[in-house]
Amino acid sequence: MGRFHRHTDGTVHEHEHPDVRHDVGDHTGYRESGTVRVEVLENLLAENDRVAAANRLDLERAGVRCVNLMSSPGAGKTTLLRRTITALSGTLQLGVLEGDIATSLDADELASLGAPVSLVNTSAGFGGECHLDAVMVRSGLGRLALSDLDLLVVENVGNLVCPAEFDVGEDARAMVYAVTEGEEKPLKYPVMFRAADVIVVNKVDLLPHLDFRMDRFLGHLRDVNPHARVIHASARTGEGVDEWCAWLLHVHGTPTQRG
Ligand SMILES: Nc1nc2c(ncn2[C@@H]2O[C@H](COP(=O)(O)OP(=O)(O)OP(=O)(O)O)[C@@H](O)[C@H]2O)c(=O)[nH]1
Ligand SMILES: [Mg+2]
Repeated sequence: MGRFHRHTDGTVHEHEHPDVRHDVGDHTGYRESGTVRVEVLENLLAENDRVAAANRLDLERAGVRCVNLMSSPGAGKTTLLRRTITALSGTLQLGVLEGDIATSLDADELASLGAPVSLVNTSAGFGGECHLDAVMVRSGLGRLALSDLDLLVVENVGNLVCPAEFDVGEDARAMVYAVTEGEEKPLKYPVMFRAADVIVVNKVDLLPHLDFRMDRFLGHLRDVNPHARVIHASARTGEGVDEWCAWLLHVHGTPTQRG
């Protein structure tokens, strides 16, 4: 949630990290409403953190580890989860908390594979938000038998910015990034890239058809997040899915050869 910063004049606004070039733009438009904005944002984020802590405690008591899976719309979260459910079946019990603005399309698809799925539509009582927050996730947790699960993956609403600003009670954050999104996005939308523990660079099967230069993308990624693990994957062909599953098992605490 590090995107909002308060200045000495009381204003609060989006502000890039000091290790990234601060681009053009001024923030004077916030002067009139600065103090009010600070209060509203601080109250909102404090309430979210309070509920996220309660989610984390409930998950911990049930022995469930939780991964918050985020991406732009269509980067491949559900397709990757389809493969994940199949690959991990018989190893651990994976549950999914599916976040979408509307429809049960992804939830139905994943439930058809036998995984326990809890759907949260943000259009149903949550104002159609472009992300899941801790309160929304809490409502979805109430519909899962947590004691039957080992690992819960939260498929967040497809959006490249907002989901990364809200702690939902997860143990780790994963991001799916599709090579069709271009090389420069880590610089233009650094919030999620910075927040992620692992970044699945997906749709590599399409690389022969694109002018995407992987070395440039990785350079930009390292500029904003030098530490995230990177997994090259194709949820279509299955490339990289083993490595992704090994990372999930590592988060869960299951010993693996590749960890
Ligand atoms: N070529 C290719 N297509 C993929 C790959 N992964 C996903 N797709 C396709 O990309 C489209 C979107 O995939 P989804 O898995 O629905 O993406 P998502 O991130 O869950 O999308 P939202 O839930 O709407 O945010 C679908 O048509 C998938 O078949 C991949 O690795 N390669
Ligand atoms: Mg999806």
